[in-house]
Amino acid sequence: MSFGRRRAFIRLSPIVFFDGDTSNNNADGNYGPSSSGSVHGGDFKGLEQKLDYIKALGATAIWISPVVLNANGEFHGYAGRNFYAVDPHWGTLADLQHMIAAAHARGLLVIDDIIVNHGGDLVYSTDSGYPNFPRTAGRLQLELPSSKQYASPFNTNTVNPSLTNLFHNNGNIPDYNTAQHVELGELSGLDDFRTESAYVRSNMVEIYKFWIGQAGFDGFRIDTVKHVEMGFWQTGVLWSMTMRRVSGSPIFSCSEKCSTGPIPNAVLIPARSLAGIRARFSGGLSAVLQDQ
Ligand SMILES: [Ca+2]
Ligand SMILES: [Ca+2]
Ligand SMILES: [Ca+2]
Repeated sequence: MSFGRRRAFIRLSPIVFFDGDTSNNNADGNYGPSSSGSVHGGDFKGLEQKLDYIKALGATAIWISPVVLNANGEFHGYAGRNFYAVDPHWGTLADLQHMIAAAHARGLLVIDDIIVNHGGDLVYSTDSGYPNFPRTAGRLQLELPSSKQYASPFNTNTVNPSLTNLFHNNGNIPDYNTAQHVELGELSGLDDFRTESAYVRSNMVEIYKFWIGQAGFDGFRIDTVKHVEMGFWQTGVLWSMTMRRVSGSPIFSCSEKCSTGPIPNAVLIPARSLAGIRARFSGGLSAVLQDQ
């Protein structure tokens, strides 16, 4: 299958869509169907049961939430701690594979929402001035809670003995109209990957090759593009070619464009315009979606 020129997307979060397996609901200890910040029980099995319904709506592609294991039981998927593991409240890798195969059998494509900008909120500092963005980057000493560590490849180890090898240590973004702050600061405390490092870049490629190869995703929607320093996206064309090689066919990718309204980056940071984002990928990007 390919994306061709016309596809009707449906963007949904399995978390609230349909609960096909109640045994996984409290896998993260955050089950609370009446709470807006908790897991509601929806999962891959439930989504699979509703594929005929989705197809009957006229959709030909499904864009689902990030599947990776989150740091602190987050329901939404955008706070990864283990980028090679399925968060158990969605189900298992086998459930995901089965759902995608069932979607393909119906002519539906499946898009994974992915993040390269940040992990969850595990890294912090007790230094004076944190979490304010420091005048001189790199001066804060970073710490992890003793009970929790990122899974490989973003754990501290002999290759990366310091958290500063893996993350920026600048504290929260103070000014959304300053590119340096937007790119190198923490978004609501979410740990900001040092995306300019060769280690982080190459591992992000390997991670998302894994998800195409193992799960069979047809493409990616790339989250928080504006928060990643620009050099990372200059590898975009290489990344796109790598994904095509792994998938054996053109892989669809689309990017989140910056918001308009309260964060007018399209005006103040021209490189983040629609054309700017497309240019970063040198034609390797299939589409750019604009959040409103
Ligand atoms: Ca469930
Ligand atoms: Ca943090
Ligand atoms: Ca960043």
